[in-house]
Amino acid sequence: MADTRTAPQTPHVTRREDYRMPDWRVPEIALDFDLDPASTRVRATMQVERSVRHDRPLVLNGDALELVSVRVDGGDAVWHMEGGDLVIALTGDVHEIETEVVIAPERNTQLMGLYASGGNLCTQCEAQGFRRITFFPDRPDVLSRYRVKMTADKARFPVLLANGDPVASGELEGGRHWAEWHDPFYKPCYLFALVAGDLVANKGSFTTLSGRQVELGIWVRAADLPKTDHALHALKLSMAWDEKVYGREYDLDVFNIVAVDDFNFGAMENKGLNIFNSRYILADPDTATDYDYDAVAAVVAHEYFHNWSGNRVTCRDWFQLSLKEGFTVFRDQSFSADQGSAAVKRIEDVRGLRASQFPEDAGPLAHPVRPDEYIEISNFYTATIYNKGAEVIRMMATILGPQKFRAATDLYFERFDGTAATCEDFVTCMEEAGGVDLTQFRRWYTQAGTPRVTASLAQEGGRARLRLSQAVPPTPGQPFKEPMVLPLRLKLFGGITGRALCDEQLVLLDSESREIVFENLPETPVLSVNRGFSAPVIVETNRSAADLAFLSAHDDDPFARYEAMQQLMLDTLVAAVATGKADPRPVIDAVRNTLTDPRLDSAFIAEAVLLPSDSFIGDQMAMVDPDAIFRERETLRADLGKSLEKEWLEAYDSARANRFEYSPPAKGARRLKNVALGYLAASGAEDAAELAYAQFEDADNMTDRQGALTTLVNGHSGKREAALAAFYQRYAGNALVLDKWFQTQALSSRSDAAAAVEALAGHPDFTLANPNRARALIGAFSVNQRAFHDPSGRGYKFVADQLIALDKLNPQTAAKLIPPLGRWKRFDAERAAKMRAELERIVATPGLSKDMFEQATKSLD
Ligand code: B3K
Ligand code: ZN
Repeated sequence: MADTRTAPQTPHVTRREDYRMPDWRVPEIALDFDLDPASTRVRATMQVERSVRHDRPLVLNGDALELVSVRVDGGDAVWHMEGGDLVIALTGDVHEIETEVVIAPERNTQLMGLYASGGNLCTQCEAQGFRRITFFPDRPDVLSRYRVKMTADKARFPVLLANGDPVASGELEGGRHWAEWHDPFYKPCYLFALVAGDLVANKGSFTTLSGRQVELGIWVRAADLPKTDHALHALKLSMAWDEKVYGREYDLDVFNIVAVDDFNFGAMENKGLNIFNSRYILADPDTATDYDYDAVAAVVAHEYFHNWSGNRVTCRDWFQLSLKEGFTVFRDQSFSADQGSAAVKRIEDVRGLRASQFPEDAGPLAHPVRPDEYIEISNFYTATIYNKGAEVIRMMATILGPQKFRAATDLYFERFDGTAATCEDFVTCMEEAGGVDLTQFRRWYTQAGTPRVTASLAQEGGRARLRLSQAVPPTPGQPFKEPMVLPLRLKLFGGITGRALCDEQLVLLDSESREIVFENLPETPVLSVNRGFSAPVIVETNRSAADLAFLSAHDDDPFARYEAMQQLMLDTLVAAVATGKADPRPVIDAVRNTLTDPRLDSAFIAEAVLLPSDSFIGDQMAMVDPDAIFRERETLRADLGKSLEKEWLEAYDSARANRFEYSPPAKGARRLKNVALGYLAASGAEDAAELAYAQFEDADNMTDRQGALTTLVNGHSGKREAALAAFYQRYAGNALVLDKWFQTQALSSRSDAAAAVEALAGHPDFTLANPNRARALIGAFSVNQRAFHDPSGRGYKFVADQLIALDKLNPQTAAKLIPPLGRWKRFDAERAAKMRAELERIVATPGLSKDMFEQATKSLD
C-alpha cells in the first residue's frame, strides 16, 4: 500500500505556468471490477498513444493501490514506482497496457475513490480520486471512452450502475451477477463513477427537444423512496430549462442519480450517473425545510447543468476549475430565480457571497478566481471559485446583454465540445460573440480581493455630480492591484416625490475614479447604486440614514430596497458597537414601513426585516468585538420586537393557520411567520415561548418545527429542553434531521453554547466519520461568532481538537473547516494569540495531511 500522506515539510506546489500537455493520450479504457467491500480487484485495459514526439515514459498516478500485475501488449513490462505513481517504459507510439490492483473500499475513510457507505459501494473521483481506484494519468485533459464491467454478490449488491448506457448483464454461479456499461462520450477520469448496492429507484422519463426518450432514475434505500419526488421533479424542470435558456439537450438514454449518506460535499456530476449527498435529494414536509427543498432543486439543477458546462466541455487543468464551477453556479442561480422570486433569490445569493466569499477574499486564504498555484487542489473548491466565479460570469452577461450572451455561450459550447478548455477560451467567446474587448475585464480572473467602491453624490442646484472611485485591497502575494472593470447599475430618485429622476444606467467603472454629471434635476436626488448587485464589490456612499430609509421604501429595484435597509441597519449597529449608543428609531420606522407595505410579498419582507448577522457586522469593523456586537444586535432586536409587537403578531397570525404547501407564496408566508416569531421572542413577551412551543407541537412541516425549535433553543424558557427531547425522539434514526438537532444547538445564541457543543461531541449520535454530522456540529459552531470566540479560547481549542482527529479519517473535510481559525488578525491580541496557538498545534501534529498543512500554514501568515 502506498502512503497516502505527504510529509508536510516537503509539500509539492503545482503551478499554473508549469502546464504541459499530456505526454500520452488514453483514448480507450476497459475496467473490470470484482467488487467486495473488504477487497476489490480492479483490472484496467488501456489503449495509450504517444501525443507528440518525446522519449518520456508513461506515468500513471496511483494512491493507496496494491499492485498485482502490469502488462504491456500482453507481455512483460519494464516499470518502476515513483512514490505512488507507476512509471512504464514504452518504445512504440501505441500500446495496450493492462494493470491489476486490489483496493479496500470499506477501509476508505477519506471518501475519495471507491468506498462503502451504508453497506453500498460508490465512488468519488473529482478532483484526484480516480488514482485511488486504478493507475491512470489522473488529470482532466486526458479524455477517454470507458467500458465498465462490474461483478458482485447479487443479494448484497442487486443494483450495478456506471456511467453511460447499460449494455449487458448476466448471472453467475455462487449467487454472483455482472453488468456492463458503456459511455460513448470522451471524458476525463474525474467523471468516472460506479455504484453497487441494494437500492430502489423513483423512475421517470423526459423527452428531449429532438425527441430522445431519456429514462430517469433517483436511486435510494427502499425506506427513502417516498422522499424522492421533489428531486425527480426538479430534474425534469432542469432538463427543460437548459433546453429553453441555453439550447442544451441531454445526450444519453439514461440519467441516474444515487443518494448516499457519507459524502464530502454536496453532489457530483459524473457523466450520466450523478452521486449525491442524501441531504440534497431527500425531501418531504416532515423532515425537510423550505430551505432544504430549494437546495435540493438547486443542486439537482447544478449537477445536471454540468453535463454541458463541465462534462461535454471540461477543464484543461484544475486551475481552470471556475470555468465549470463559476459558470454552472451562475446557471443554477438563474434557474432558481426563474422558479420563484428572482429578487429574493438574488438577496439569498448575495447574502451567501458576503458570508463566505468576502471574508475569504479579505483573509489569508484569498486567491484569484483562476489560482496560480496549489498544494492540494481539494482546498480550492472555494466560495471564490464557485460564487465569485459566478459573479464574474454574471458581469459578462450584464455587459453583453441577454442575446449576445446566449450567442457567446452557443459559440463556446460548439467550439469546445468534447475538449478540455480554459477560462481564457470562455472569455474569448464572450468577446467574439459580444463584440467587446474584455482585456481589462480579465483582471477578475487574476486579481484576488474584493474591490471597494466609493460613490459620493454632491448637489449644486439642479445639477448633481457623482464621483465614483475604486480600490482593490492587497491580498497574499498581490500587494498592488490595477483597476478592475466594474459594471454598476445606478439610478437617481427624487428625495421628495420618490419619482425616478433618470433611467437606470449601466456605468462601467474601469479607472481609479470617474465623475458623472446629472443635469436639470427638479428635486434633491437620492442615489441608488449597484442595483441588483451588478458588481461583487463593497460600496461606500455618503448617504444619510434618512436617504437609506427613503430608498428602503421607494426604490423600484427590490434588491436595492433590501440593500438600503441592510445598510441602514449596519450603520446603526456599527455605530452602537463603537459608541455604546445609537438611535434605533430610523431602523424601527423603516422596518414598520416594510412590514405594512401592501405591495410587498411575504418572502421579500422576511428577508428585508432581518438584521445583518453577527459576523457580517464584524466584517465591517477594523477589529471584531464579538461580545459588543452580540449585545448591540440583541438590543436592537429587542427594540424592534417591542416597538412593533402588534405588527409582528399580525404577520404571525396571517400565516398561522396555513397547512403545508410547497409554493412560493406558502414558503414566503412561513418565512415571515418564523422571522416574526423570532422578533416576538426577542421582545421578551412572556407568551412568546408558549407560542413557539405550540408551533413546535402543531407544525405539519419541518420549516415551522425547526423555526420554533430554534427560537426555543436560543431562549431560556422551561420548554427548551422538552422541545429538544421531543425533536430528538421523533427523528431518532433519521440522520439528516439529527444533523439539524446538532446544528441548531451549535448555532445557539446562548452564553452556554460552547459548553453545550463540547458535551454534544460526546453524544452517542455524534461521529466524525460522517461529514454531514461533523459539519453540523463543528462547522456550525465555528461560525457562531459569539460562542466560537468565547474569551477563554475554549471554542478554538475544541475545534482544533476535533479537526486534528478528523484529519486522520478525512483530510478533505477537515481542511475545509480551518478558515474560521484563520481569521485571527481581525480579533484582539488575546484572542488572536489563542487562535494562532491552535493553528500552530495543528501544523505541529505528526502525520498531518497536506490538505490541512496547506490551509493551516497559510492561515498563520
Ligand atoms: N464538482 C463537484 C465538486 C467536487 C469537489 C471535489 N473536492 C460538485 C459540483 O461542484 O458540482
Ligand atoms: Zn459544480
